[in-house]
Amino acid sequence: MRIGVLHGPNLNLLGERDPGRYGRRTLAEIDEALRIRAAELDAGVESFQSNHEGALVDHVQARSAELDGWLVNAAGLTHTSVALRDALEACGRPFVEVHLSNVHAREEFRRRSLLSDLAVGVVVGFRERSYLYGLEGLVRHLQESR
Ligand code: CA2
Repeated sequence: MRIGVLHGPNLNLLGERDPGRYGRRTLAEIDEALRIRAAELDAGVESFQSNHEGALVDHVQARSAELDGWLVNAAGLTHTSVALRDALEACGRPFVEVHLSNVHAREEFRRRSLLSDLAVGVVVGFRERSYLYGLEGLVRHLQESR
């Protein structure tokens, strides 16, 4: 089982700024924790971060054939990107949406996601552990749908 991890704009700054909101882990540390947990679940992960909407769309198009599902933190694009939504829908692979922060306890505009209704599930608010819970949920979903 192979899972693609998508990290959206500004998540490359993790660990450097705003630890109160997003935690102290760097993106590299989150990716390593995902790799370890995935191996325990008999799965593999490959991670990709970009600050560019089109690069994320290109990546979904390029990699989906080799993957069973996606773990997605689209960051700010969650709330705005029809293009990423369309790419994830078109790729035909299930995905889980994750957020480090509890987007429902922040500004009103963060409560709207253009991805959530297409997602298998959504995990928010557990900082870096959102990714790990999301991975577990996605792997379980893929195992059950085999
Ligand atoms: O809570 C999340 O995971 C978010 O996806 C993070 C996005 C935000 O726009 C979403 O509403 C919720 C922002 C990512 C920015 O990451 C930073 C990390 C460190 C310092 C500054 C920004």
